[in-house]
Amino acid sequence: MKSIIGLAAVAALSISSAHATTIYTTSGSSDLVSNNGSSQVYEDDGVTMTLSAGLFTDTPVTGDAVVTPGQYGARPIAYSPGTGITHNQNDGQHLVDGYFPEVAILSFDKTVQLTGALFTYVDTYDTFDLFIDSNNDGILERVFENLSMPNNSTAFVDFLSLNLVGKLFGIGTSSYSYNCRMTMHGQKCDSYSSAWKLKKLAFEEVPDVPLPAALPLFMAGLAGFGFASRKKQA
Ligand SMILES: [Ca+2]
Ligand SMILES: [Ca+2]
Repeated sequence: MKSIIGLAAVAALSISSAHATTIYTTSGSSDLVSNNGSSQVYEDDGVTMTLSAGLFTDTPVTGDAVVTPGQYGARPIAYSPGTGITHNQNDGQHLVDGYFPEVAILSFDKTVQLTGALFTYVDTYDTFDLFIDSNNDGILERVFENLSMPNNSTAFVDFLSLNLVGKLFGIGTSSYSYNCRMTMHGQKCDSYSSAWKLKKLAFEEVPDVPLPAALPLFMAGLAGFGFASRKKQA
């Protein structure tokens, strides 16, 4: 039991000692590796992040959200203040906006904890929705809706307490007044035509095998040791 506690302590230590990495999603970003028009590839600290775009349905009452990557040619566009999304179906603005609900799709090559995002072009009551592929089937699920952000033109939002761990995430927005279900700072509806650009993402690399999954392997290892030592005695 002592060893298991020790193992847990080591794992906790390695998570807390991981340093935060930031990727700037701007046209002049030094993290930008390539941009083929439908996706942008960024790299920093040995982690590669691919940013693409999609639209999503936003069903009233139930809150169901279905993301379709690349729908109507949805694509990210990097500007110097940040990345927006445009598409070919009557796009509201070249920001990430909710006229047709748009989502920036972030795909990492390693497991990370998304710890924050910097938004630009923010105005009063702008909100965002968070998506994550929680069961690793390649399809995003919406996990938070209408989260608020500071009412500054440049607004950083800390995600640390949301525990967003995975490889595939989405940050998007919708703009219908009936979507008043879940907010980070009290009840707010996104009836103010939410629209913003994404300027920076902060994340930390985390061990690929979560501790609960690693424990059975560790126990199997202990059992193996026991068997070996009994054999030696015999
Ligand atoms: Ca747009
Ligand atoms: Ca999924």
